[in-house]
Amino acid sequence: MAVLEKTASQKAIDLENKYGAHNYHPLPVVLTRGEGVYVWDVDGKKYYDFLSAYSAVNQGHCHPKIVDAMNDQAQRLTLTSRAFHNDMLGVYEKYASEYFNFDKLLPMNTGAEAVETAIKICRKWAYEKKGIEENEAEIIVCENNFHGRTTTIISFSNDPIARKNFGPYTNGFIKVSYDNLAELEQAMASSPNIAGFLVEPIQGEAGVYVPSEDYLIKAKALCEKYDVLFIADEVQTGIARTGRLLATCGNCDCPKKDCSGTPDVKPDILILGKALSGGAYPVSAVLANDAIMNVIKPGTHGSTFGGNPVAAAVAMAALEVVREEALAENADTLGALFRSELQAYIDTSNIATLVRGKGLLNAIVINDTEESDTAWNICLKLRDNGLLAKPTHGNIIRFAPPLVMNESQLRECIEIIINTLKTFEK
Ligand code: IF1
Repeated sequence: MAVLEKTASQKAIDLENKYGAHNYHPLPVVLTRGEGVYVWDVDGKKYYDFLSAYSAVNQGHCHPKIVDAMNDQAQRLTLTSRAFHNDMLGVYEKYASEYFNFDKLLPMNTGAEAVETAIKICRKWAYEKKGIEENEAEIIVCENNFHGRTTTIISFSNDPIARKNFGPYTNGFIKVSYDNLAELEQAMASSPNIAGFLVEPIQGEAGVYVPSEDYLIKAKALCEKYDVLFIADEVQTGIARTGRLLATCGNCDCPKKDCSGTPDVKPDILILGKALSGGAYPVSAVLANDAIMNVIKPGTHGSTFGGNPVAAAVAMAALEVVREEALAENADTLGALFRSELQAYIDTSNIATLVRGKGLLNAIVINDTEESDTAWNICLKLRDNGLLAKPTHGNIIRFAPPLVMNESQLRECIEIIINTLKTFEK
């Protein structure tokens, strides 16, 4: 019997399985090209990308302005390390600090590195400015948080798969329920050693949980009352994803003139990543004002690639695209359309129970258990129907397309999603 020639997709998957660590369980699709809201697999099939590399590709795949900036810089100077100055870093630091309305920026590469950096700055501030006894600082975090996968960060995760057998764990973190101001104040009042409150403005991985309207602004007020740093992890929610430049807003240059969204909540420490580079290059950053950032002195923190010239060029281009193409306003408008259309279907559906989100960070909850594979099977069917999405947890599917999507494309995607969900109606 003729042995069937393996497809290009299967060959690629086999290579990963044989030579790569098995730290992911990807949807079975092998991508080879991306442009704007579209990606193509190795067999030439075209898809709408409804994950955007977990909100890193807000500006659309291979945005020409960002790619050109990367190519230009890569042919001039890629990396000096911070042992020497270069002509890109200061320009970028000024541009981004003013863009987000902070005094200073500390450049890193991945989101987790930026979260670790924020934790170190918060602790150092606690000892050297707040006067907390050394090694006694506590940082409050939320149940069901996701801030990355380093040993310290998973030390305060409650995801057993992310934690198990990676101990011993880092101390100095107190967990409270998300969107619960009473618990937050109780934790702050419980000890004189509380240094900071680290929070996602929307809990992405937990299933796109949008907190109560007044949660962030009241949490910030509690931080001020108890002299605790408000640390916003906007790695996933930042850079226009939720319909504002930042989900915590707090930005005087907000693209929305009426500021009708989340009340201004300016973090003491802002953490950015992912779409800070438009998905072209690993770029992350921590921003703060001098009273906090100046605890960092030469030799206290660093990174070989942090703030490299290519990262600087890419990040400035990526941030220019956000403004030039009004991506926050687009995400706000299209996000409202998405939730409205999905809700209208859900009201008649027995396979989906709710849709929630802000801007173009949304999710639907499937009417099945977390252990079921229904959401996974729906994503497989969506793939067959030309749209890529992936469950965040057993029964929740996240929908987060690039923010450059237009209304007619979104309406086509809504039709694909609803028609696919209908085939799973019980
Ligand atoms: C994976 C999740 C999303 C993040 C927030 C920091 C980081 C992330 C709020 C760390 C990263 C990524 C990591 C990626 C999948 C994805 C993810 F499912 F893991 F949780 F988006 F929701 N803060 N999130 O969302 O940034 O070090 O990855 O650059 O690890 O599986 P990173």
